[in-house]
Amino acid sequence: MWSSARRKSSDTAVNPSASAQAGRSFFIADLHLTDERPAATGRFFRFLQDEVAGADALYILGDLFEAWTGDDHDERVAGDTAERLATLAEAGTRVYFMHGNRDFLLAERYAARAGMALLPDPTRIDLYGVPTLLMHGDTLCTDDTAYQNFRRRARHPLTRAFLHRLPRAWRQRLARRARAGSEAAKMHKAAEIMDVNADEVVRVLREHQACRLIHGHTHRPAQHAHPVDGRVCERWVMPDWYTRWGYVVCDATGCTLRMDAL
Ligand code: LP5
Ligand code: MN
Repeated sequence: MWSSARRKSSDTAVNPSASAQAGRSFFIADLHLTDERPAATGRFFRFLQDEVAGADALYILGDLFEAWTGDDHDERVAGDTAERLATLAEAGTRVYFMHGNRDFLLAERYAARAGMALLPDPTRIDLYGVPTLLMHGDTLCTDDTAYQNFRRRARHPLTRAFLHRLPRAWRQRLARRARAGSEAAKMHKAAEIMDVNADEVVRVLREHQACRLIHGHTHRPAQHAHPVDGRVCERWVMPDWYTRWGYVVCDATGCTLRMDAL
């Protein structure tokens, strides 16, 4: 059953025809695709075909993949995903990709193969007349200082240059160690620390002069309201695709969060 943060009469059709999708943009994040979880991959491909086809744009806001070790990534899901996204892009839907903390090594070579344009984090877009800020969401978690330090080191140009020169098997080993270290570290972190910092949300909205923010990363799908300088601004958080799946879809009348069980 669909759960939705905001329903409109036009949202009743679960699988609308492609032509009905013009004038809409879809937002997804945290799919964490890997050959080890084929149900999520299958659901993603059906989502592209049944719901996104014909839409104006698809924005992938990070963590599309479980752990991307470079554009020579050898999982089958990498090739299949590039093919599906390229088909969507060729049919006229613009496809955008913003890096997440799991796939920050995804580069131009793979993006070109998938027909995706890379977006910096954050990016402000004009979404049907509403200035909208797009982020992965990890930089909003400013209370998680251990992660922010790790992020700075991992994303440093010298680290990237070093990683790019390593053989694939070494990069895969490092990624496994980083994943294990991260899981161990998270066991000792309070849940609030791993959520966004509300002051940081207000700060970025103010800095980018936007009153709507769409992000993922926290795996806490919801619609939030944040007062900013006398206005009530919207924050939309997309779901992960572990045991459920979902997206945010926006048109000229506003945004809706939709989710279902996988
Ligand atoms: O990913 P998620 O959501 O479970 O947790 C994040 C933060 N963790 C991370 C680490 C990634 O999961 C690692 C995956 C990288 C894949 C590709 C990289 C390939 C090369 C890698 C080389 C660097 O982002 C987690 C946050 C959480 O979100 C919530 O916001 O808390 O942050 C951490 O747990 C970080 C720790 O606090 C500190 C660092 C521990 C890692 C130690 C690694 C040691 C080995 C390093 C090898 C280079
Ligand atoms: Mn993330």
